[in-house]
Amino acid sequence: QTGSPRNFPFRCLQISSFANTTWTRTDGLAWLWELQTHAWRNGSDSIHFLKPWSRGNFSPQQWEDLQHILGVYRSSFTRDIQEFAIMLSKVYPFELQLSAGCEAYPGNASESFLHVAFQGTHVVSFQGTYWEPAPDAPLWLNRAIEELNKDQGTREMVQSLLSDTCPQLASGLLEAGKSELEQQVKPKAWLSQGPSPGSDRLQLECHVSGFYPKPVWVMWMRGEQDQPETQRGDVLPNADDTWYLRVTLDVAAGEAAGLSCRVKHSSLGGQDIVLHWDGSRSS
Ligand code: J76
Repeated sequence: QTGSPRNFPFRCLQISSFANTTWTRTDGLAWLWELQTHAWRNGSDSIHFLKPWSRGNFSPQQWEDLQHILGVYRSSFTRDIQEFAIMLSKVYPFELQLSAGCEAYPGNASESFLHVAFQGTHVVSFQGTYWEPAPDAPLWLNRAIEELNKDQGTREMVQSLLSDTCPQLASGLLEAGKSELEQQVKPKAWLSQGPSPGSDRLQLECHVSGFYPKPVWVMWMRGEQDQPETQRGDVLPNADDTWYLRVTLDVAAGEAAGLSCRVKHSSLGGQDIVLHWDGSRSS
């Protein structure tokens, strides 16, 4: 996409595990679009920067202040939840997940969100200036939400983090990390033979790896003809912020010759990668 302005959401995730009345842990991580920018591990007092540009345009003092707020929050949150668990007779173990963040739009506009999941299901959001139950949240939550909404100081802090701190951080990160976000990395591709799906049948595998960004098109072809039986795996992350995909085709052993794997990716500028199955390698 050349020239067209686009938006990159900034997402902060919190994963809190409550194993029993005494064992808990909370980890945090932040992503700008597809790239992880920050990590905040359970025992650690400081937010870890994963990119050279993870400071964005925040001053060291602003990071200090933010780390302090989050440190207080983490211990208060853990204590609150343990109290809610008693009050609402919630049975251990359970998991809480928070997803909060923002996205800046052209002009000065931005949109923020904060959602909480209990045991993997969305139960609470922060909307405007209040905590609100999710549309079909269980009734027992209303007592917790009522309690949460009594703390005006916390509501004001959440509101300012979402409407001021988040967009400021996100736009600074976007500016500093733009070239990495918008980079194009070409895939490498190779073919192999998978486990035989049956007698006289072959599984042809086409591996595509090392590409960025994530959208990719890979198909087994016979000449110009797509093979609709092509099976596409999940796009999996490599450790270096690039992606991997495996695409397979089951064929009769005699029909493998003449097949090829075609890869289309934005980094290739229309020059698709085409690999031909070498009939002599198998059957
Ligand atoms: C998601 C980011 C939120 C950052 C907010 C930080 C504010 C904070 O740390 N509040 C705690 C301390 O509050 C005291 O001190 C403040 C100044 O530091 C203010 O003066 C405030 O008025 C004062 O009370 C406060 O203890 C909060 O309650 C911490 C936890 C907030 C929270 O997220 N709770 C929460 C959210 C969702 C609890 C439960 C759910 C879901 C229900 C799950 C049911 C089991």
